[in-house]
This record gives sequence, C-alpha cells and structure tokens, in this order.
Amino acid sequence: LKRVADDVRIVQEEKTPWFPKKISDLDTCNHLITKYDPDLDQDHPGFSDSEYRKRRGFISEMAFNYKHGDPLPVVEYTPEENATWEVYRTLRSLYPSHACRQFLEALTQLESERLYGEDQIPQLREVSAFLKERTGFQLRPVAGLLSARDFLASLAFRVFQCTQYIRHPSAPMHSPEPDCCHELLGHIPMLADQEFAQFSQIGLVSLGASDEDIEKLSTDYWFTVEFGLCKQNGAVKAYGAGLLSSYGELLYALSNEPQYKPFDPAETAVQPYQDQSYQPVYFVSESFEDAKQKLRRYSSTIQTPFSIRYDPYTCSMEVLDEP
Ligand code: NLE
Ligand code: FE2
Repeated sequence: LKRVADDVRIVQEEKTPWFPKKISDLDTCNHLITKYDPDLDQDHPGFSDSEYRKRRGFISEMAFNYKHGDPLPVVEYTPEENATWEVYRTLRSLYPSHACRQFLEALTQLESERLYGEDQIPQLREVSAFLKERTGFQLRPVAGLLSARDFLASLAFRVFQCTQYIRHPSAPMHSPEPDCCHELLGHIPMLADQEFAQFSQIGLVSLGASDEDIEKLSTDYWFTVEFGLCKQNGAVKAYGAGLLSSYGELLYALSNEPQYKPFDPAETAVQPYQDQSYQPVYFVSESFEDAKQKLRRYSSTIQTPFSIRYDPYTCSMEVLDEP
C-alpha cells in the first residue's frame, strides 16, 4: 500500500510545474520572450541602429547578472536617453483628465519627493525604496519581456521585474515592448496603491498552475494591470500601465472608438489579444475593490494540488497540502 501511495505522490509532483519557494529563487525566473528584440526583429525601430543595440546589450547584461539582494544597478543615462524621457512631459498633460485618482496621487508624491522630474530618467533603486515603504513592493531588473509564468511568479513575492533600457527615440509615443518609460510611468505609481498592490498579488494563484491556467491568468493580467480602465465619479479612467505609458493609446482608449466590456475574470481570461498595436477592446472595472473580489472568486476555480500562503517574514511560500 505504501508503495502505491509513494508512486501516486511522485506522479503528482511531476505534474506540478516548478515554482519559486523563496524570494531568491526569483534569480532563475528570468526566461525572456524575444519577439520584440531589437537584435532579432526587423520591424523594431532600433533594428538598424547599431549604437542603440549595443546599449541595449550592455543594460541587459546588468540585468542578467543581477542576483536577489544585490543593490539595484544604477544606469548612467546618456543625454540622448534623457531626451527620450520627454515622453513624461507629454504624457503628464493627459494624466489629470485620463488617469485614475490613485495614479495621480502617487505620481504627485513621486514628483514632490523629487524622484521624478523632467530632466532625467528616474533610477530604479530610489523608486524601489519608495514602493517598499508604501506597499512592500520591490523592483528587480529584467533584460526584456519576461515569460508570463516568471512574471506572475515574481508578483506573488511582491517583486516587480522592471526593464531599465529606454525605447528608441524614433517611436516615443508607443512601444510594443516594455521599457523604462513604461515601467516608471505606467506601473510604478499604481504599485504604490495598497489596494492595487493586493490585486497584483494575482501571481500567488499562478504558482504551480498548468500552462493553460497561466495563459488565462496572464490574459486577465493583460486586460487589467496593462490595459485596464475603471469607473471613477461617473467617468471612465485609465489604470493600465500600457495605456498610461503610451500617449497614442491613452487617447485612443478613452475616445469613443474602441469597444468596452465589463471586467469579468472568466470571460476576460479567454479574450484574444494582440500586442503589436492598440487593443480593439478594453475591460472596465467598477473599482479595484470590485476587480479584486471578482478575481479572487475566479482564482478559486484554478486547480493546483496544494494551497499556498506567502509568509512576508521569511519572504517565502508556505505550501499547504490539501486535506
Ligand atoms: N504600449 C506600451 C507603451 O508604449 O509604453 C508598452 C506596453 C508593454 C506591454
Ligand atoms: Fe507592463
């Protein structure tokens, strides 16, 4: 009988994909999706700019060498790179009318603490310390677009993986891939909000989940954290980072052109999406509280052979066997 029980256990263990158990395990969660790589993609605006590619390579190398616990690398941005940060001033003019309240509050705070200014690209090291004090989120550098599984797993530890290179100067208003403008203008202010930080721990359910469930969770992530809209005082506002970092798409999303649907995790999870250009449909949440509750209910339908609790004292996952 014991033998049989052991065999059953082994089979079950093999079926569960590996996942990080402690925060330093995130050092191995660095699998990149290379579809927008300026070295490989001929349509990338930096493809024929060898200087730009060299610079990207240099900054990527720092991210690859980073280990949990290291101080975040400080990038000495060039005058050209700081000039591209001009997108901040351009986008800033849209925020009062287009961004949600929580975003504006955090951005104003980042500005008044002089972490954000027009002249130079903010440093992740300082921004990470700011977030840590507010919501416990911390940053780690990543070399490019991360696989959904690795990205979601990091969120479970309240770690946000951030790119440090900047978009090509020829296309500042929209980038199909993440870059520091996207992280700093899209994600950081939102991660300073307590409610939103809790919502982002969506990652907890991804640990050990099947490929199919990862796909669903990352689609929900896509239409909320990246491209989400929400209602505030009777108006629709943007909270998705992909919108808040793209002048073109922020205008488009709040125009009457695109289609709106109410956020419903089960339905949103199977909505097909593309990432080359603007989204054809956006999902509108009633509030973060509402989105969080809906997602929590939906998460309980995702099957794993155990349940998991995050222990913030040891920064590790406590795996509880299901009875
Ligand atoms: N489209 C966004 C931007 O231009 O900043 C980036 C999206 C990354 C998923
Ligand atoms: Fe993003």
